[in-house]
Amino acid sequence: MNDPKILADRFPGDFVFGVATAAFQIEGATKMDGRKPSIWDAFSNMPGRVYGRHNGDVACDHYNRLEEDLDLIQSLGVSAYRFSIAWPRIIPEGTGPVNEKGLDFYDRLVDGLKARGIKAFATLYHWDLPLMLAGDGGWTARQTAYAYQRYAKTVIARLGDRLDAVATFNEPWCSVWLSHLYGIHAPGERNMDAALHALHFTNLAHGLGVAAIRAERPQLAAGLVLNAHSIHAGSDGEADQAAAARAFDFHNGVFFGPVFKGEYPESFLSAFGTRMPAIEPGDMETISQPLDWWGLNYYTPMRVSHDPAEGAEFPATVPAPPVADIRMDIGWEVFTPALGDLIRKLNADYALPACYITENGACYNMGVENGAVDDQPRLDYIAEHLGVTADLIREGYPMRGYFAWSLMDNFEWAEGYRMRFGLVHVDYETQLRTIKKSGRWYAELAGAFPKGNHRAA
Ligand code: IFM
Repeated sequence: MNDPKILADRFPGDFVFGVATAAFQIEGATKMDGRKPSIWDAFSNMPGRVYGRHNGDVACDHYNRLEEDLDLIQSLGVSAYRFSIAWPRIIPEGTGPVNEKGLDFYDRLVDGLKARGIKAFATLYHWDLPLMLAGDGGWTARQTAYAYQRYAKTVIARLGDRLDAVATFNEPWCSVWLSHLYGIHAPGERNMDAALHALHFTNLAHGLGVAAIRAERPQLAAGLVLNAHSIHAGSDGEADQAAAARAFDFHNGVFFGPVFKGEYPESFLSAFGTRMPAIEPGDMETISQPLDWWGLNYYTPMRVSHDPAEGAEFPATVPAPPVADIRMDIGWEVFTPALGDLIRKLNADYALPACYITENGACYNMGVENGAVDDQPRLDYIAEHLGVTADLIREGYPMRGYFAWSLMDNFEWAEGYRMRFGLVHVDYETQLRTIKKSGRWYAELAGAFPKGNHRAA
């Protein structure tokens, strides 16, 4: 069961196996070399926002342990590393002067990957908006999209020659809905009007970012990473089925529609069209420029039922109970078929380019015992989701790679450091890294690639 050699045989030889992280979650060194605060520095320093008032000041101290961590990545046998670049290191005030020392850090990171034969998959935005921009409205302000475009251009001008792929955004669902409507992530807003503005200006920034990448490096593979939701109706009843369709439009359609069809979903526009910010001529064309790839981050399904409350706001859903009784330590339902259902549905609804699973993994908090971490449930989770990925390849879907979330335990946003997703355990007192059982298993699998049986062109 879960023999890495048997699993390896189910993938084409050029399938990319990687590990992923994000800047704010691992780097620490928040005040070093000219970096200025992001909205997450401010948010995590406010009482009641992040578990235990944990913050990113030290995190995994990756900024100061770069070489050691690059060796760690290499020791996992992976052929690619997905990381994010911190805007507050590059243009610390969001607009204004560029900080060369910030660029130097990512230069060393990318060169270190190249020297080790590892592909560099960079994400330009993984939620750490420079705090100064919040003073002008943050993502609810149109000018933030233009500030982002300049930042994107700056990064690609410096690093683009050595990147293998770049994503404009990681999970805009989180930086839009979770941050401006549900209030869980920075800046902690609970306001539909703010969220609708953040939605359109984030989509616009994505498009402006693609334009900047194309202008600087036309050959660089540009993409977008979405945490599309695998939405399942709580029952076969008509009301719940309709609720699931609305939820699909609200959670997925508002990103996939503009990017891959050049339009917001009709149901969404009829609910909120009058409250959206002005969509200026050319916006939808900018947003819907062709991409070379897209990334899916998948962890757990979303189950919804119709919300019978009078006047319930679109999408008018309430959570439906889980079907599977397996839960991660963070409480998320483990339901593997949802990954396949999601890829099939998205490809049926949109003309999608090649796909990488840019994040998948599980939260289990077991610690080190006698120098080892036995995290069999994480190993099983990853193996089973890779099994589904292999099925999708067999069915003809253009799945090109898989990145385990995460390389190592790290700052899990509103959950602080108490929730662990790493293949590598981090002792936050000593910064000792210990490769878990899942990490050793993944190294055996990933180490088999690239291999001879390449995909037919
Ligand atoms: O840790 C996060 C990551 O930053 C984005 N995707 C989901 C992960 C687990 O919650």
